[in-house]
Amino acid sequence: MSQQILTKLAGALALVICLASCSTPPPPKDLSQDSIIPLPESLTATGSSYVLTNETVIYTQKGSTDLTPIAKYLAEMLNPATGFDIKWKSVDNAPNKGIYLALEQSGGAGEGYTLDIQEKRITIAGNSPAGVFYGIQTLRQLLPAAIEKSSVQQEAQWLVATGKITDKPTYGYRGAMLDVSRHFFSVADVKRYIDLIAFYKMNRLHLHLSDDQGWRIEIKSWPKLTEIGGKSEVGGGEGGFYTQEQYKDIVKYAQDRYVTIVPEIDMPGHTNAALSAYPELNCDGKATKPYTGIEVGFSTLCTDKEITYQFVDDVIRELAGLTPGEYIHIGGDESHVTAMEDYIPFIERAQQIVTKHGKKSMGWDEIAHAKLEQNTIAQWWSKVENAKMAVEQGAKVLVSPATNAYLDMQYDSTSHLGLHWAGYTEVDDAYQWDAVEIAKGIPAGSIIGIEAPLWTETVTNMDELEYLVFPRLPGLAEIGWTPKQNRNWDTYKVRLGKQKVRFEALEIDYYASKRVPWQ
Ligand code: TNX
Repeated sequence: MSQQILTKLAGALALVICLASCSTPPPPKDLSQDSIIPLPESLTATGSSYVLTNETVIYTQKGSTDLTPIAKYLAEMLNPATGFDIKWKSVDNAPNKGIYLALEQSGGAGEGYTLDIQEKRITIAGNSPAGVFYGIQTLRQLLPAAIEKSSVQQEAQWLVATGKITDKPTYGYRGAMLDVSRHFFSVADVKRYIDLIAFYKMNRLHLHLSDDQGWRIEIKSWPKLTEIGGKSEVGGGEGGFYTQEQYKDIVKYAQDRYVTIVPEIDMPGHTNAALSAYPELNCDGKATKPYTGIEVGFSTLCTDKEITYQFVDDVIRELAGLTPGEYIHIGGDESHVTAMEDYIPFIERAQQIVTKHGKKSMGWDEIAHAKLEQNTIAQWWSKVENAKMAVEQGAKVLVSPATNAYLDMQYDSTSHLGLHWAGYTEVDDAYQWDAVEIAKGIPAGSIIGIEAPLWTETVTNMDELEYLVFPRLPGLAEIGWTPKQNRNWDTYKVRLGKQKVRFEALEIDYYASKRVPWQ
């Protein structure tokens, strides 16, 4: 073909493309009608749309190397369902089209962001890379739900309503906990859980790595913990454990999604798996039998044997070496067969060991009976008096009351999974509370945030996990993110009802509570 013909063809093609897109303005969309959870601080709709196309480029501000992996993450989020091949590159100045990721000039450690959607350009400016990541999570919720699918979708147009969102979280600690001891969950399962919590802007995953029923993390200096202690679980299943390499992989995957892993080794109670692997940790020197039931409070490390502290030291040392996060959770709950005069010095020594290995301690609220170190966090789950005792010692509190924040509580008496020792927790009960209000007598300044634990006595796989976690988790995420005065069940339930299409696109097996107007 001659050069002339080629030029003519190119011109004609450009005209056709322009007729299709240049002349027809994108259909208007109303940002104020979109469902965003957690609810952003402020939102202004400008009544038009941005259209995502194969020509869209993700630009990152030059010099902000932290933004490159986020741009890649965004492209990998957008490409599968759209079938586009969206690329990313760094630029010196803000472009006039495409998606621009930047750090606010003021810069800072905060997790806030602004999301400015105009017809030609979307700008996500974070106070920090985490803020940019959260701006992206908001953008996901503004795109058609089909964006979440892993195969190419025939969506008419990938529109985003125009307008401006300014947003930041109330609490720095917005957590979920997963018990991988009662039933083991694979690395892939944990990664999916990380993706799901990060979608709702949660930033901590507390992994309950040991309990009576199973020990789930490889400890090289005490190999039988996993060789023996890892082989059981509730109901007699095969159990399992994470090798140190697998654990590091989980930590990295979480880090890439701005989630910090908080590992827990529960002690001195909830230790049957360790006691079954190493007879010397028992006061009578005899190994216990593996345990597959769901009772609590019957096991204890022998607190007056020196070998116990060697064990704790080795475990914490290895775990601290694998964990970049600042906290190691030492458990401390329900040690019913440890005398208080043994429990107190044990918790004090365990804290010292954590400090020695460069970390700070977290523990369930009972640890407040011991003398707490300056930086220790007490996790209030049961007795508010314990949380108060912690605060009187100058410690801070993580709020996760079993009555409202426990994802393993049944919704109602017809729930086929879960427990109900703390009562039933319908979707509205899980939403309608506030950390400061519920923690009576605890000053707001002593609260670092909230956490939603999922204990897995009755939960054996991801479908079951999702049934208990959804749709309560988005509400708990909103309690951690959105200030109390902006939260309201009547408007929240409408937003939640609109998330149905997203749950479906993400293949989440949610509980379709009758209290939510599903759309
Ligand atoms: C109490 S919550 C426990 C766990 C159980 C849970 C079941 C806490 C600190 N201890 O050992 O799994 O109840 O809901």
